[in-house]
Amino acid sequence: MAEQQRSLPILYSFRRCPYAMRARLALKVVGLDVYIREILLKDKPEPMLAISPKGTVPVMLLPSGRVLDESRDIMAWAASQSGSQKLAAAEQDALQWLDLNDVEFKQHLDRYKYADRYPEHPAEFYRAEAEVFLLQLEQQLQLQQKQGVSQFLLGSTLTQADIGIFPFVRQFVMVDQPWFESADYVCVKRWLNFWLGSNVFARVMQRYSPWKSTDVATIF
Ligand SMILES: N[C@@H](CCC(=O)N[C@@H](CS)C(=O)NCC(=O)O)C(=O)O
Repeated sequence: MAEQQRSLPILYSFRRCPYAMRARLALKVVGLDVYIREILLKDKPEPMLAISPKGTVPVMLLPSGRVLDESRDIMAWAASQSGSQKLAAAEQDALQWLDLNDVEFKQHLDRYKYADRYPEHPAEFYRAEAEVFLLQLEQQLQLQQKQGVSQFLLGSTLTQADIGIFPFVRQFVMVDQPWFESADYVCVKRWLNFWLGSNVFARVMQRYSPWKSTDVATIF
């Protein structure tokens, strides 16, 4: 098993984590196999903490020994391996969208999701703050729609912005699905539903039992 483990990257992942989702999406869009190790956030495996003491997922250990412990680095690595047009290196606009998502939207999303932990304001306040980003997304997707593209945020091909952002929008929707259904985000809904209904999303949401060091390596 040790031999095998050196031949493919090892990915420490957590099924429901949107950062881990974007990493898994990038790997599967490009068609790369890794050994997957599903973790429990409350009981992180020692070998993962040994290579990335900050203790966040995803973490990927490459056969060379290099460690990638930021989801965006894993997406970029997958893109760099693609050699085809499946996933391009992120250009400035994709990086800016990812920044908006990771820095601003995520912060409001967390407060909306866990509004009881932030009693200064009601959930609707945090939702409205998060909607600033959602409205930007809607406007960008409207522009795309005019070009006849509804499934991609930028241009006519998949970018890291699509797979890097939709798992977070999914989380936003899940806080209050009926409210989102009644809201007027026509293009965001179409874009999100395209990705939620995709084969690649079904693939990356496959369930794995939490990894134990005695397990046989599982290829994802
Ligand atoms: N900047 C990191 C953030 C990753 C992150 O925060 N992941 C969460 C899970 S969604 C985590 O591992 N949190 C640590 C914990 O809950 O103990 C990345 O992009 O990979």
